[in-house]
Amino acid sequence: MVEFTYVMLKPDGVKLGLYEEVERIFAENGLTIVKHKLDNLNGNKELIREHYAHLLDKSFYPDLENFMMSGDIMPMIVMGENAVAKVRALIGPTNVLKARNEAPDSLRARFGNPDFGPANVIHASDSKENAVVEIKRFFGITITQPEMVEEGSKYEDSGYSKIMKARRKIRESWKSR
Ligand code: DAT
Ligand code: MG
Repeated sequence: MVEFTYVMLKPDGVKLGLYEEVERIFAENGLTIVKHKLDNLNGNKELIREHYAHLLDKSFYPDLENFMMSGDIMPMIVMGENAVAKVRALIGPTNVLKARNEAPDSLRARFGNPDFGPANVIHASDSKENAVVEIKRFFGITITQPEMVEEGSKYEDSGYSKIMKARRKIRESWKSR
């Protein structure tokens, strides 16, 4: 099933100039970066708190927050077959030492800093549902995962679904000419 996921170069990833390398690895794995931009979370603690809400009570949270404000970030929307799990595998485990041991070819293993937890160069959504939330958070747009517009799904009557159906009909009518 084709999916969208949210990916983000963190300040260390941007400083290392990893965009082209990420694009190359994604392309080799059938993944397309459909949108990307250079951005900055300077002073936007509220958004960082929202994004890392599950870690607010951790002792390392202040380091994580400061790190995310320490330079530019690069948010991306990525699309492809099984994109959520595929991207998570390509970036590797959260902990850079673990990544080096268990997934030495992963992006975090190759470019992350084993001496500073937050500096693992790249973020990726951990579920299709979170991808929708995170794309909305960083791009301000609501993307509907394609499976949500399959016939019989609870989203079938959404505006997006109607547009997709209309497009399919037009394509089919062209094919039958
Ligand atoms: P992931 O980024 O793999 O989804 P997460 O959501 O648990 O992992 O954590 C978000 C980020 O917080 C992670 O990329 C780096 C930082 N982090 C997580 N655990 C940490 C720890 N024990 N020490 C320092 N930073 C940590
Ligand atoms: Mg996470």
